[in-house]
Amino acid sequence: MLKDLENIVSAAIVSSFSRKFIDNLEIDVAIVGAGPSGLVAAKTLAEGGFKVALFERNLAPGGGVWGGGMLFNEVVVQQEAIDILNEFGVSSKPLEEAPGYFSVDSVEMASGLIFGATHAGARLFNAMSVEDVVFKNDAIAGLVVNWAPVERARMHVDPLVVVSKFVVDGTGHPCEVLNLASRKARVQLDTPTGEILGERPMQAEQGEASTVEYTREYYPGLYACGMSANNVMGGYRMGPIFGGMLRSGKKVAGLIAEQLNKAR
Ligand code: 48F
Repeated sequence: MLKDLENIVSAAIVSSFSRKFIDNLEIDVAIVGAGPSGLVAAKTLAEGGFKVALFERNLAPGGGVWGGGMLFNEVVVQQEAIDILNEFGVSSKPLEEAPGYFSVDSVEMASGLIFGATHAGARLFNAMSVEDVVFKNDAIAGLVVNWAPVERARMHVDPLVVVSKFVVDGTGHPCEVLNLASRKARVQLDTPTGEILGERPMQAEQGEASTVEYTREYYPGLYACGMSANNVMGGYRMGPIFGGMLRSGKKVAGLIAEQLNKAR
């Protein structure tokens, strides 16, 4: 029995974290990046009864939501995605000057999405970077992870591995997992050239539509959502409007749930 409070705290943290991590070494869906699309996907899949974990490089999950537009901490969301915000309990205000559009406090949105995903049962590993993919039987079958501070300090420390039935690239603009698949696994992605086409400049309406349209599987076991899906197929950027990101998260969760349900 531990007597000192200092020891009780340390032991509780180490043992709880170890149990949580061991419990997530083999999962249904591994989502890379806890931005808005990844967080919506995680909540939806967790509510569907699937085992899902998010791996996020930053200490604070939430991706590009926190900063609003140019650090003005508000974002815009369209009517089509308000139901998703409501599911998370995030409030929105209709814009009088632009019917069908709503302003949302970016801090409430980021914190609401994080709480919604974790409360639904998705496990979130923050300050953890995905540095490689597991490539088995011509499919992407998991992630190679390491502590983000280890990555940043360029320490020579070997990573650990998480095995999953599906991997989702929710890494935003850099589409890092698709890059790893293309560059390191040297596979042809399901794009017109087999490679990442790369993001185009600002054109908000098209970018919003293509973010949802391009949310799909790009290699067996590997899906993309959010800005990553837009980038891989050469979509336009859209700035601080977030309906497409939220809807993309819903879409990728639905596509993967369909596959998992077939296998059940
Ligand atoms: O970029 P991000 O918010 O992803 P998203 O869901 O949303 C995009 C919007 O925020 C915004 C936009 C709308 O105008 O274009 O950019 O597509 O979040 C991506 C998260 O992935 C993490 C990164 O820290 C960020 O929080 N991430 C990126 N690469 C890795 C990673 C990696 N290799 N390992 C772990 N996390």
